[in-house]
Amino acid sequence: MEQELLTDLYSKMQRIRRFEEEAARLYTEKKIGGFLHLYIGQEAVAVGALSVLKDEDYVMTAYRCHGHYIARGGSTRAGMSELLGKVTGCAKGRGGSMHFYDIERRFMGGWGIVGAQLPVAAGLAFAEKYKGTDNIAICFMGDGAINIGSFHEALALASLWKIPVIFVIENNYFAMGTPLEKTAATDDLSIRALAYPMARDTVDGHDVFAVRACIHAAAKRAREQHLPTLIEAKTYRYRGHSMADPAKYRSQQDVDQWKSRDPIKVLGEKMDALGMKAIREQIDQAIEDEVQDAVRFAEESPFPAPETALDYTYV
Ligand SMILES: Cc1ncc(C[n+]2csc(CCOP(=O)(O)OP(=O)(O)O)c2C)c(N)n1
Repeated sequence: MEQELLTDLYSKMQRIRRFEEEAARLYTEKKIGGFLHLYIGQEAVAVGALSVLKDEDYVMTAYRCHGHYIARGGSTRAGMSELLGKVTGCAKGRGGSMHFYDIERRFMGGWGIVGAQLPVAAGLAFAEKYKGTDNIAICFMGDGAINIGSFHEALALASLWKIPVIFVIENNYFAMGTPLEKTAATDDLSIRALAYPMARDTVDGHDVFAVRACIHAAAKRAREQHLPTLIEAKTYRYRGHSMADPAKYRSQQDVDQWKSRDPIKVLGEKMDALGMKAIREQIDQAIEDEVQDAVRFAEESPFPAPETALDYTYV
């Protein structure tokens, strides 16, 4: 396997992990207001998926959005500043944790309303098809989104109008404190695709290479045939729903079992076994420096000026 690819995937996952560990620390120091939903444990999904897309493709996700933003190439300085509500943030300090944006990278958020991103992603992909490009959209969501109306509306139209969009359910087995087994009669979530219908796939969301292969096939289908795909990535969040959640509703044994095949640990061990230990350690150090720099930059940046409170609003 190419060293360059391993290095790239490992760096991105480690960058997300360390960014969020520092965000958790800043949250406990009360430097971050509102909610903070961490993606820790799920990194291989966003990193694997976005590693096979083009810069011109659109990316959307829910409020657990820091990982997708960083995997898309978003700056850690602008991300950390957004968490602290600073004017240097990727949404100019107005979005916060749940509403990261990076228009230049076609990263269209960061959506707090469960399922709200799906019809918008379908619309963006439809526009690309209409304009005659081969650009596509990818739309991530949690397992909690699959029972909401906009999920069905978006998938029904994506199939009917042959929209080049990939829907990815990141099944981390919980919607806040509610386990999946209480909301779905099956543990095969991609089966929902049959109703519309559209192509479907299920992938191990802890295996970054499996995610890449699965998204690559769906992207090809979207670009060449303008067909949507529904994918379920089975994954796990190690932390609670948000920083406010002690996650008492599940056993430590379950958490430990998922952690034992942590995607970053597994990839790091693979690099070491291939004689890339020195490179991996250099990456770890470079990321540590980058994240500390991002924290410093965010802390030193100003808050938006009060007189700009109404800027960028529609009403
Ligand atoms: C329409 C709507 N209903 C309820 C909520 C409250 N809510 C916030 S997060 C959440 C759970 C969503 O879980 P899931 O989609 O599995 O995503 P995860 O947190 O696991 O990433 C709920 C119900 C909301 N934000 N939007």
